[in-house]
Amino acid sequence: MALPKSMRLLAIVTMAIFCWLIFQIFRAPTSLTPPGRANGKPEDMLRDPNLDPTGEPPEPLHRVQGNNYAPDNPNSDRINATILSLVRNEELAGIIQSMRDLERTWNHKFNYPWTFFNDVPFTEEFKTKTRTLTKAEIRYEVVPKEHWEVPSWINHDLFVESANILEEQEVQYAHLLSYHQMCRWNSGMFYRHPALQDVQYYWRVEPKVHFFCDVDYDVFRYMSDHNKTYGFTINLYDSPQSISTLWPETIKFLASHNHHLAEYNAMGWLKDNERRPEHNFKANGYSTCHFWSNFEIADMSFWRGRAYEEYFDHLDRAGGFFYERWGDAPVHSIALGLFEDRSKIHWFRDIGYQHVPFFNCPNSPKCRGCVTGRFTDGEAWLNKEDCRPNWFKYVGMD
Ligand SMILES: Nc1nc2c(ncn2[C@@H]2O[C@H](COP(=O)(O)OP(=O)(O)OP(=O)(O)O)[C@@H](O)[C@H]2O)c(=O)[nH]1
Ligand SMILES: *[C@@H]1O[C@H](CO)[C@@H](O)[C@H](O)[C@H]1NC(C)=O
Ligand SMILES: *[C@@H]1O[C@H](CO)[C@@H](O)[C@H](O)[C@H]1NC(C)=O
Ligand SMILES: [Mg+2]
Repeated sequence: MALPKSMRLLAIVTMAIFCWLIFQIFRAPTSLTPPGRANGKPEDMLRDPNLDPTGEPPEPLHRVQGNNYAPDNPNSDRINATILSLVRNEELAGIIQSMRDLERTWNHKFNYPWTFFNDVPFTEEFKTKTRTLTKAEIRYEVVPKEHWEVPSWINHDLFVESANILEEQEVQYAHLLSYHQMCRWNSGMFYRHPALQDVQYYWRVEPKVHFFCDVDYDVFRYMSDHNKTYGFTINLYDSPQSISTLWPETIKFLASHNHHLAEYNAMGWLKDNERRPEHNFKANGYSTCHFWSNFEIADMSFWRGRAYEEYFDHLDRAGGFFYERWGDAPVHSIALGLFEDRSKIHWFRDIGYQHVPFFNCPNSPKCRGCVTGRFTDGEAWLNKEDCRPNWFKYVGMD
């Protein structure tokens, strides 16, 4: 008995779907294996986690309800925190750009104060233009001379000679004394400023950075409620030539201070020599992985604590802020990796961010203006500067 025409058609379609499914199942494994360095992405991170749908971190989260975060509310839900920025008068246009982005995506809701720092007084133009960009309070602070000037034990001739050597090794800004001063101030001085005495948390912002995603909870409360010390967005390799003796000095420090080591530290991440062995080799035992510190949301109690104070003093005496070009990023990162419990370090995967040439761009309907999962818009080789896979490997994604 012949099947009706419609039944035959159904059988054919079913057969076709079955074959297509079989084909898909057998094809799947090969499509999961990236062909070497496709897109220049690191081989060991099969899939950038920024491609996965990203929501908010876990509750408790504090949100705007009524006027609880109004700028003029004396009993607001704001905690002891400020947005802060070290910036030059000449960078006014750049800081306006950064402020606009952060106000639009986050701070117009929460109205945390801004604190600007400068080694010289801010101009009236700087003050009037920045004041128009926020309803929150703004403070303009000059860095005390004794926090900025080159320490007495640094020899100027030796600085110049060392800078010549660094320059031969293509270390950027080797001769720019103010760059060294800035790195030292950001490492061990900013939290000592009298204007921050009663402040516990800060969000560091630089000129010309971008924020892409709406953030609808109080990030400072998040840090406090979840016992976090430090939040980052991007994890990078450093130029090993700029920090040749930073790790050896750290080992020397630990010889007499290993009681400061945290029980659940991130030593494995700091010492990794598998992913970029030549970096570890040139930096004498340090992977050079660091939290990119032009973005940081952190609790200053850690910098103000015994461990960091003694560590910074040791490094400062050793002279590497001037004779090499130690950055605040590797200095902060090593200290956190050694002296802080790794569970207290948080990846703010939901905060879309760019400082040229790198991005953190999550997959979320709250983001606009960046390409999801794109790590850099520079040349393809810049993708290998991405050190996040190592953080995820040794610590995780929280
Ligand atoms: N007031 C002041 N701010 C400085 C000085 N040097 C650097 N800064 C600030 O310190 C931060 C870092 O300096 P940048 O020049 O951006 O350094 P960088 O991010 O390593 O380099 P770029 O890739 O050029 O951005 C920025 O917020 C600068 O505005 C200085 O001499 N005086
Ligand atoms: C704010 O933080 C500072 C520094 O940690 C602390 O001394 C001060 O008591 C705090 N103030 C409030 C109101 O929590
Ligand atoms: C927060 O950290 C402190 C100090 O390490 C610890 O004693 C406390 O139990 C932690 N609290 C929570 C809620 O995790
Ligand atoms: Mg910068």
